[in-house]
Amino acid sequence: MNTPSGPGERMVILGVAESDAHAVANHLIGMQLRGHGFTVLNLGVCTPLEEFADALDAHPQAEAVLIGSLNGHAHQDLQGLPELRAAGRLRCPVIVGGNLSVGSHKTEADLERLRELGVDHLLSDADELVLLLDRLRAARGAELCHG
Ligand code: B12
Repeated sequence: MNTPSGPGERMVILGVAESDAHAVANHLIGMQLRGHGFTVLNLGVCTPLEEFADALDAHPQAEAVLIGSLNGHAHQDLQGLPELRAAGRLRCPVIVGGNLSVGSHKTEADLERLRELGVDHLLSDADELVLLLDRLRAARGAELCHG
Protein backbone atom coordinates (compact mmCIF):
# COMPACT_ATOMS: atom_id res chain seq x y z
CA MET A 1 0.00 0.00 0.00
CA ASN A 2 1.92 2.99 -1.25
CA THR A 3 -0.67 5.75 -1.16
CA PRO A 4 0.92 8.83 0.40
CA SER A 5 -1.04 10.15 3.37
CA GLY A 6 -2.81 13.50 3.18
CA PRO A 7 -2.94 16.20 5.82
CA GLY A 8 -4.47 14.93 9.07
CA GLU A 9 -4.02 11.31 8.08
CA ARG A 10 -2.15 8.95 10.36
CA MET A 11 0.52 6.78 8.80
CA VAL A 12 2.75 3.97 10.03
CA ILE A 13 5.45 1.89 8.40
CA LEU A 14 5.07 -1.83 9.06
CA GLY A 15 7.18 -4.86 8.24
CA VAL A 16 8.83 -8.04 9.46
CA ALA A 17 12.51 -8.28 10.38
CA GLU A 18 15.13 -9.23 7.83
CA SER A 19 15.58 -12.95 8.56
CA ASP A 20 11.91 -13.55 9.28
CA ALA A 21 9.33 -15.05 6.92
CA HIS A 22 6.29 -15.18 9.26
CA ALA A 23 3.56 -13.33 7.39
CA VAL A 24 0.28 -13.90 9.24
CA ALA A 25 0.56 -11.38 12.09
CA ASN A 26 1.97 -8.82 9.65
CA HIS A 27 -1.16 -9.03 7.50
CA LEU A 28 -3.51 -9.04 10.48
CA ILE A 29 -1.79 -5.99 12.02
CA GLY A 30 -1.98 -4.16 8.69
CA MET A 31 -5.71 -4.88 8.47
CA GLN A 32 -6.27 -3.92 12.10
CA LEU A 33 -4.51 -0.58 11.73
CA ARG A 34 -6.28 0.24 8.48
CA GLY A 35 -9.54 -0.53 10.30
CA HIS A 36 -8.55 2.14 12.83
CA GLY A 37 -8.03 4.65 10.02
CA PHE A 38 -4.25 4.42 9.63
CA THR A 39 -2.51 4.49 6.28
CA VAL A 40 -0.18 1.49 6.45
CA LEU A 41 2.91 1.22 4.31
CA ASN A 42 3.51 -2.51 4.64
CA LEU A 43 6.98 -3.61 3.59
CA GLY A 44 6.11 -7.25 4.30
CA VAL A 45 8.39 -10.07 5.44
CA CYS A 46 12.20 -10.28 5.30
CA THR A 47 12.71 -6.52 5.34
CA PRO A 48 16.24 -5.24 6.07
CA LEU A 49 16.39 -2.38 8.58
CA GLU A 50 17.84 -0.14 5.87
CA GLU A 51 14.56 -0.50 3.94
CA PHE A 52 12.58 0.68 6.95
CA ALA A 53 14.90 3.70 7.05
CA ASP A 54 14.43 4.33 3.31
CA ALA A 55 10.65 4.16 3.77
CA LEU A 56 10.77 6.68 6.61
CA ASP A 57 12.97 8.99 4.53
CA ALA A 58 10.32 8.81 1.80
CA HIS A 59 7.42 9.26 4.29
CA PRO A 60 8.76 11.39 7.15
CA GLN A 61 5.21 12.01 8.37
CA ALA A 62 4.94 8.37 9.53
CA GLU A 63 4.22 8.21 13.25
CA ALA A 64 6.20 5.04 13.92
CA VAL A 65 8.04 2.12 12.41
CA LEU A 66 6.54 -1.22 13.48
CA ILE A 67 8.74 -4.28 13.15
CA GLY A 68 7.56 -7.83 13.75
CA SER A 69 9.88 -10.68 14.65
CA LEU A 70 8.70 -14.23 15.32
CA ASN A 71 11.65 -16.50 14.63
CA GLY A 72 13.63 -15.42 17.70
CA HIS A 73 16.31 -13.44 15.84
CA ALA A 74 15.15 -9.89 16.55
CA HIS A 75 18.41 -8.90 18.21
CA GLN A 76 20.51 -10.04 15.27
CA ASP A 77 18.16 -8.47 12.72
CA LEU A 78 18.18 -5.10 14.50
CA GLN A 79 21.96 -4.89 14.97
CA GLY A 80 22.14 -2.00 12.47
CA LEU A 81 19.81 0.27 14.45
CA PRO A 82 22.49 2.19 16.42
CA GLU A 83 24.42 2.93 13.23
CA LEU A 84 21.32 4.15 11.36
CA ARG A 85 20.31 6.30 14.31
CA ALA A 86 23.84 7.74 14.56
CA ALA A 87 23.51 8.69 10.88
CA GLY A 88 20.29 10.59 11.74
CA ARG A 89 17.94 7.97 10.31
CA LEU A 90 14.97 6.05 11.77
CA ARG A 91 14.36 8.98 14.06
CA CYS A 92 10.74 8.09 14.84
CA PRO A 93 9.57 5.63 17.51
CA VAL A 94 10.60 2.09 16.60
CA ILE A 95 8.13 -0.44 17.99
CA VAL A 96 9.09 -4.11 17.89
CA GLY A 97 6.67 -6.94 18.61
CA GLY A 98 6.22 -10.68 18.36
CA ASN A 99 8.25 -13.56 19.73
CA LEU A 100 11.41 -11.70 20.52
CA SER A 101 14.01 -14.29 21.42
CA VAL A 102 14.78 -17.94 20.84
CA GLY A 103 12.95 -20.38 23.11
CA SER A 104 9.64 -20.28 24.93
CA HIS A 105 11.01 -18.72 28.13
CA LYS A 106 11.57 -14.97 27.62
CA THR A 107 13.69 -13.10 30.13
CA GLU A 108 13.93 -9.40 30.92
CA ALA A 109 17.54 -9.60 29.68
CA ASP A 110 16.29 -10.57 26.20
CA LEU A 111 14.16 -7.43 26.10
CA GLU A 112 16.86 -5.23 27.62
CA ARG A 113 19.27 -6.21 24.82
CA LEU A 114 16.77 -4.88 22.29
CA ARG A 115 16.28 -1.65 24.24
CA GLU A 116 20.06 -1.22 24.28
CA LEU A 117 20.03 -1.28 20.48
CA GLY A 118 17.62 1.66 20.60
CA VAL A 119 14.24 -0.05 20.23
CA ASP A 120 11.79 2.39 21.81
CA HIS A 121 8.88 0.07 22.61
CA LEU A 122 8.50 -3.68 22.88
CA LEU A 123 5.10 -5.34 22.65
CA SER A 124 4.13 -8.99 22.71
CA ASP A 125 0.52 -8.36 21.71
CA ALA A 126 -0.55 -6.44 18.63
CA ASP A 127 -3.77 -5.44 20.39
CA GLU A 128 -1.69 -2.96 22.41
CA LEU A 129 -0.51 -1.14 19.28
CA VAL A 130 -3.29 1.38 18.70
CA LEU A 131 -3.26 2.41 22.35
CA LEU A 132 0.51 2.94 22.22
CA LEU A 133 0.30 4.92 18.96
CA ASP A 134 -2.42 7.11 20.47
CA ARG A 135 -0.31 7.65 23.58
CA LEU A 136 2.75 8.62 21.52
CA ARG A 137 0.68 10.99 19.43
CA ALA A 138 -0.78 12.66 22.53
CA ALA A 139 2.72 13.05 23.99
CA ARG A 140 3.94 14.66 20.75
CA GLY A 141 0.95 17.02 20.80
CA ALA A 142 1.75 18.01 24.37
CA GLU A 143 5.40 18.61 23.46
CA LEU A 144 4.38 20.89 20.57
CA CYS A 145 2.04 22.82 22.87
CA HIS A 146 4.80 23.39 25.40
CA GLY A 147 7.36 24.37 22.76
C1 B12 B 1 3.06 -20.62 10.65
C2 B12 B 1 4.44 -20.71 11.22
C3 B12 B 1 5.51 -20.81 10.32
C4 B12 B 1 5.33 -20.76 8.81
C5 B12 B 1 5.17 -19.27 8.38
C6 B12 B 1 4.31 -19.18 7.12
C7 B12 B 1 4.00 -17.75 6.79
N1 B12 B 1 4.00 -17.47 5.50
O1 B12 B 1 3.79 -16.91 7.65
C8 B12 B 1 6.67 -21.39 8.31
C9 B12 B 1 6.47 -22.88 8.15
C10 B12 B 1 7.26 -20.83 7.03
C11 B12 B 1 7.57 -21.15 9.51
C12 B12 B 1 8.95 -21.16 9.45
C13 B12 B 1 9.77 -21.07 10.56
N2 B12 B 1 9.39 -21.00 11.84
CO1 B12 B 1 7.56 -20.73 12.41
N3 B12 B 1 5.84 -20.77 13.16
C14 B12 B 1 4.66 -20.70 12.63
C15 B12 B 1 3.59 -20.78 13.75
C16 B12 B 1 3.03 -22.21 13.74
C17 B12 B 1 2.43 -19.81 13.64
C18 B12 B 1 2.84 -18.35 13.47
C19 B12 B 1 1.61 -17.54 13.16
O2 B12 B 1 1.32 -17.25 12.01
N4 B12 B 1 0.82 -17.21 14.21
C20 B12 B 1 -0.41 -16.40 14.08
C21 B12 B 1 -0.09 -14.95 14.43
C22 B12 B 1 -1.36 -14.10 14.35
O3 B12 B 1 0.34 -14.92 15.76
P1 B12 B 1 1.82 -14.50 16.13
O4 B12 B 1 2.69 -14.71 14.95
O5 B12 B 1 2.17 -15.12 17.42
O6 B12 B 1 1.64 -12.91 16.37
C23 B12 B 1 1.08 -12.36 17.57
C24 B12 B 1 2.14 -11.79 18.49
O7 B12 B 1 3.37 -12.44 18.38
C25 B12 B 1 2.21 -10.34 18.14
N5 B12 B 1 3.02 -9.86 17.03
C26 B12 B 1 3.49 -10.51 15.95
N6 B12 B 1 4.13 -9.66 15.12
C27 B12 B 1 4.06 -8.43 15.68
C28 B12 B 1 4.52 -7.20 15.24
C29 B12 B 1 4.31 -6.07 16.03
C30 B12 B 1 4.81 -4.75 15.56
C31 B12 B 1 3.60 -6.19 17.26
C32 B12 B 1 3.38 -5.00 18.11
C33 B12 B 1 3.14 -7.44 17.71
C34 B12 B 1 3.35 -8.54 16.91
O8 B12 B 1 0.87 -10.04 17.83
C35 B12 B 1 0.26 -11.14 17.16
C36 B12 B 1 -1.18 -11.21 17.62
O9 B12 B 1 -1.22 -11.18 19.02
C37 B12 B 1 4.45 -20.47 15.03
C38 B12 B 1 4.02 -21.21 16.30
C39 B12 B 1 2.79 -20.60 16.91
N7 B12 B 1 1.85 -21.44 17.19
O10 B12 B 1 2.76 -19.37 17.11
C40 B12 B 1 5.85 -20.91 14.58
C41 B12 B 1 7.07 -20.23 15.18
C42 B12 B 1 6.87 -18.72 15.21
N8 B12 B 1 8.10 -20.58 14.20
C43 B12 B 1 9.25 -20.82 14.75
C44 B12 B 1 10.43 -21.19 14.06
C45 B12 B 1 11.63 -21.55 14.91
C46 B12 B 1 10.48 -21.23 12.66
C47 B12 B 1 11.67 -21.61 11.79
C48 B12 B 1 13.03 -21.09 12.26
C49 B12 B 1 11.65 -23.15 11.71
C50 B12 B 1 12.80 -23.75 10.93
N9 B12 B 1 13.71 -24.36 11.69
O11 B12 B 1 12.88 -23.59 9.74
C51 B12 B 1 11.26 -21.05 10.43
C52 B12 B 1 11.76 -19.61 10.30
C53 B12 B 1 11.55 -19.06 8.94
C54 B12 B 1 11.99 -17.64 8.89
N10 B12 B 1 12.95 -17.34 8.03
O12 B12 B 1 11.50 -16.82 9.64
C55 B12 B 1 9.19 -20.70 16.27
C56 B12 B 1 9.90 -19.46 16.81
C57 B12 B 1 10.58 -19.83 18.11
C58 B12 B 1 11.26 -18.74 18.85
N11 B12 B 1 11.08 -17.47 18.57
O13 B12 B 1 11.92 -19.09 19.76
C59 B12 B 1 7.65 -20.80 16.54
C60 B12 B 1 7.16 -20.05 17.79
C61 B12 B 1 7.33 -22.33 16.67
C62 B12 B 1 7.94 -22.93 17.92
N12 B12 B 1 7.19 -23.07 18.99
O14 B12 B 1 9.09 -23.27 17.93
N13 B12 B 1 6.84 -20.93 10.65
